[in-house]
Amino acid sequence: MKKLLVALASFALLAGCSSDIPATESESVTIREAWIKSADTGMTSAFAEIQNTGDTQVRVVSAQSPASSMMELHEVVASADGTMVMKPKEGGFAVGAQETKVLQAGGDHIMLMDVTSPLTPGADTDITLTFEDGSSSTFTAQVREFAGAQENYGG
Ligand SMILES: [Cu+2]
Repeated sequence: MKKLLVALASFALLAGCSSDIPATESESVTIREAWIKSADTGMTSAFAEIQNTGDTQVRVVSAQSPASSMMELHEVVASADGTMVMKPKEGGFAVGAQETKVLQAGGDHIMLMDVTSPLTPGADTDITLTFEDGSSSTFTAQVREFAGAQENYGG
């Protein structure tokens, strides 16, 4: 009986520390400045700032949106002939503790591989990012006219 009481007491101590349980990755992240390059069909890119206010690294592993039947996480790299090409980023987007990752034209971005209906400037669409721990974060991205981000798809 005494052993059981000791066990219960230590369980209560552990339970008392519940506020120290790490937040999910999505709870550590704030997404801002989200926008999508306008497109009628085919591929287009989405950009945002992903701020990690937590004390551990988070990692974006996939993206979904009603605006595209398929999404990828891309990086832009120099190919053998020196031209810039984009391709799926191995392991997704890691964001260090207390760091902000900026997705921008010419760099890492969210790729809409197959736009399902025209994305016209001024419209909004939702994007959901899923993190390594399975948590996810949905945000609204505004569609903008943009002439850049014309990288070839090398994947
Ligand atoms: Cu891309």
